[in-house]
Amino acid sequence: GKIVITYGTFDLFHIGHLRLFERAKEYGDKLIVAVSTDEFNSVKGKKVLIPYEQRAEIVKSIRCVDIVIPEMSWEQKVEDVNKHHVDTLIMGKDWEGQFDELKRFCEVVYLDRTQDISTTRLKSSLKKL
Ligand code: C2G
Repeated sequence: GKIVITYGTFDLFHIGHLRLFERAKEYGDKLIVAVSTDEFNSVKGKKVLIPYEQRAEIVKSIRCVDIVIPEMSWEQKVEDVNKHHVDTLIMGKDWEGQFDELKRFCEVVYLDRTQDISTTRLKSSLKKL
């Protein structure tokens, strides 16, 4: 069956992440989610609140997610696509165009983001409590 992959930090897991997984799953039969490690997030210049192990465990518990792997570098996508025989790579539109070089290996699809929710917003609302 068709294999789909998506990448992300998934910090403070929220409905936008879930909706992305559910829409990505519609493109195939098996959904692989590559969760950014804490080390890779510092490479991305992204602060995370929840450590990798917990973020990966939460993602693994999502019904439509079949496989969880660590995302440790920008460059691993090509090997992931080949190793896991990925048919479609899916990302939210904030990444539009960024992974088009992978079109040589698989379909690349950018989906609309879910409105009015983001980890950044959640963090700022928590600060106001
Ligand atoms: N997302 C979404 N709707 C939101 C928030 C996020 O659809 N309201 C999507 C993003 O577009 C992304 C995914 O959820 O595809 C994960 O978002 P992040 O955890 O912020 O991922 P990011 O830090 O952008 O890491 O190599 C790719 C990077 O690892 C992506």
